[in-house]
Amino acid sequence: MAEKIGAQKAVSDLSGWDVVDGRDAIRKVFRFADFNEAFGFMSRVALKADQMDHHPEWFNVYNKVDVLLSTHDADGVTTLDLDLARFMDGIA
Ligand code: HBI
Repeated sequence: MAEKIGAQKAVSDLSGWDVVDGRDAIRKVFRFADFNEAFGFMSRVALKADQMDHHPEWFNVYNKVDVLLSTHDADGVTTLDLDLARFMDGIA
């Protein structure tokens, strides 16, 4: 099991991510030029997430991808969420 670090610590190590109210989770809204770019981002993240066996909760409308990260098995934010958030920031 990955180390549980909590949302507050995670957002302090990241940029543009916020703590979610009422749940140990982090959130960021990514905005792209259009749907093609947004879905390209989601496709790359999906492949990475499946490799990691660690999956985002997300919602897409056109050029916007609203992402929530938390580790369900740990009921909170772990180093897996930090790693996946950094991957997303790196390709966005
Ligand atoms: N994704 N975000 C997240 N959190 C989990 O705990 C998790 C996951 N993807 C797969 C997964 N756990 C597996 O280990 C099984 O629990 C399905």
